[in-house]
Amino acid sequence: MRRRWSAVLVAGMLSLALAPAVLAAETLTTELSGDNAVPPIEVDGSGEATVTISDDEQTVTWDVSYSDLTGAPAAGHIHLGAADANGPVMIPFAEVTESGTTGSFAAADYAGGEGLPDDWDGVLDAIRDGNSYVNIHTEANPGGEIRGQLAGDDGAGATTPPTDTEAIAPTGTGGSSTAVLLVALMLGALAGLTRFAVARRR
Ligand SMILES: [Cu+2]
Repeated sequence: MRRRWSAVLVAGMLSLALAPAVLAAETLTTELSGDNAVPPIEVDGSGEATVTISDDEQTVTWDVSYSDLTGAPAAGHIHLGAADANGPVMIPFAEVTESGTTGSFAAADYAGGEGLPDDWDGVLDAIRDGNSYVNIHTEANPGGEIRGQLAGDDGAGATTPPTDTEAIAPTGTGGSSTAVLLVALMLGALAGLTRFAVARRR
């Protein structure tokens, strides 16, 4: 009996140890506001964006939510550009609803364009280097009503560590890893409780 629970404990701990390796997707987050627009504009709207680069680096996924815009959003994009500059659209959001947008863009669909990186690696470099931003456009502010610079490792914005399973969940792998973690934790707790109960009965 004791041997069996030891095996469960070892399995649980192994799952915990392996989990970080599975969570290799990179996640970047940013807050959207009119203050971040170039030049800044005074609006009530705000939002937040989570952008994830998949494990295999072939997909960029976004999850953006916002509120209090001056009207329905007209479009949303990830643009190329430093925090103090405006630049061309690098990744278009397929659709924007009243409250947000989620979706993904595949490397195979990237065609480049004027002023844009030549290839997909260049796109990922720009995102990682803090040289891109999320922009939500409205009719009143066609140049962009709320904006947020995507973080770079150099601290150009806030970077969410890969261990943040909640932020990574949209990619799918994060969700299953979270499940593995939870199961491991529950098994561990169960094992501990059972041993405690057995010990008490003696
Ligand atoms: Cu745009």
